[in-house]
Amino acid sequence: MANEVVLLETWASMYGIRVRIALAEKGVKYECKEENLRNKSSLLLQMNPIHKKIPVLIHNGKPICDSAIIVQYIDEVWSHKAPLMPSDPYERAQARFWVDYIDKKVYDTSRKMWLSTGEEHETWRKELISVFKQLEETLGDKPFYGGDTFGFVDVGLISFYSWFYSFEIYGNFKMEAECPKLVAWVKRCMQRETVSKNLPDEKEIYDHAEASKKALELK
Ligand code: GS8
Repeated sequence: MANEVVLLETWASMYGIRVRIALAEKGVKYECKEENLRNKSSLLLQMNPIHKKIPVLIHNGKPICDSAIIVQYIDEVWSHKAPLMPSDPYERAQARFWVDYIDKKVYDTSRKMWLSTGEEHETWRKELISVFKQLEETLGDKPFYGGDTFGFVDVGLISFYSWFYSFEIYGNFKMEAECPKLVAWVKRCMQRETVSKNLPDEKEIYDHAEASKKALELK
């Protein structure tokens, strides 16, 4: 069967980046369609009518939605190389737990910090640092979350790396000082071309975050 693979995404989305990294790990060729989330395409609305969000992977005309589900789908369909999910059911459950934690904690907490001021901002700032400390503890002394190999949780977290610089500025902290082992893990991940070639520039992400914040404040 021919493999026609299309990815609906936006350049700055950590969720879209996850999918790009997974496809690169598997060596899958695909077409990328950049969405404008303020004016969503009819294709996006048709392919993800429930949430109307990117990323959506369209494989031979059929849509798969939600980045964590898409990455697992990619791992199952292109199982010939670079396995991302652990083979052990318990380890697989744990990996899913941590990606869910990243989605709920890193995304939500950083967003709350980004949009708040004063005491509320301080609460979210501290919470975000504690989330990263927890993720550092979970990594432990392993080279990757997948153990010796790069896997599902690594994909799930490294996709946020381009945003770390903005988290540091908005949160007035230094990742290197707070979580040195996590920064060492980032460096290991960045040695992979599948990662480094798919992550947007951190300064461009910061400019994008600033522009989005101003647009939200003007609403
Ligand atoms: C989240 C996707 C998402 O929030 C996933 O794919 O993992 N759990 C999902 N997508 C955002 C862009 S990234 O900030 C999106 O499409 N937003 C458009 C909207 O909310 O209208």
